[in-house]
Amino acid sequence: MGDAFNEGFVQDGEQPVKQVEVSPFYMDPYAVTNKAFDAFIKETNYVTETEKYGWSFVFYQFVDIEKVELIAPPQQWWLPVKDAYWYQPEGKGSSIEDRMDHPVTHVTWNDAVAYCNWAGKRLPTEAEWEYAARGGLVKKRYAWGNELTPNGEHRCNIWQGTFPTYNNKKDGFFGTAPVDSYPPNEYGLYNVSGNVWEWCADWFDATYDYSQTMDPKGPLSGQTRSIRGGSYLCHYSYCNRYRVAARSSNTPDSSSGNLGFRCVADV
Ligand SMILES: [Cu+2]
Repeated sequence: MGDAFNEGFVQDGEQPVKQVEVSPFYMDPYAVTNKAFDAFIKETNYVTETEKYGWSFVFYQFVDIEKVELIAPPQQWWLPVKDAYWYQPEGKGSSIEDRMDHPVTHVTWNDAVAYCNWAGKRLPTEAEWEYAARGGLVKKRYAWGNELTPNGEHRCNIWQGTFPTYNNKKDGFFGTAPVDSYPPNEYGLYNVSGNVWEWCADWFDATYDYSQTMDPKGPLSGQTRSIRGGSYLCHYSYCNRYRVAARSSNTPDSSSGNLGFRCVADV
């Protein structure tokens, strides 16, 4: 685990590089899709936390600011849009109809755990996530090697162009992409980098506790939960967290249009 290139943000705690062991586990090849989340909702009538709060964060270029209702002032490029939920990611009038194979978004950590419980799975620990995302490659920068675009080929859905004003979509996508876009890593896992951030089980600590070397589960408590993988908004000019060692976090009741999850299971 960890950043072997000294390229991360010091405050993220990606260093030092350390060897940890994880017990065998299964990981879904894809992030949970809108289609899969829809099946969960239809069967359980679960109401997401985001719907209870009544709003979520949407990237400003995805909405007409004249037509959506904001519940508070924008925060940088994030608009707190009223009624932005998993099934209408840009607020009232939007839909996921043509995005059923895209990752579900606008789900909190608690929502993700509720889905996992229903599916008989769980969220990965950070150690499991990084082990899986690396696909057997040791001390590499990305899930596929050290080059961002080997032979000019795009391998993940991140920001292309000038963030946050102009996305030239050279990787094929502006917002989310179908979960099976791009070639998978060596373990057959798709889009571990980019597309959407993925909730992990661990509490987050800026200093990763490496004292546990067997099945590390992170701190016993905390304020925020770990997220991994980066999203379609990542760009090297301000956030290079599509690197496979990169870490970030969010409060468990947070949601946004670039944050989803994938499941693992014990074997
Ligand atoms: Cu980023």
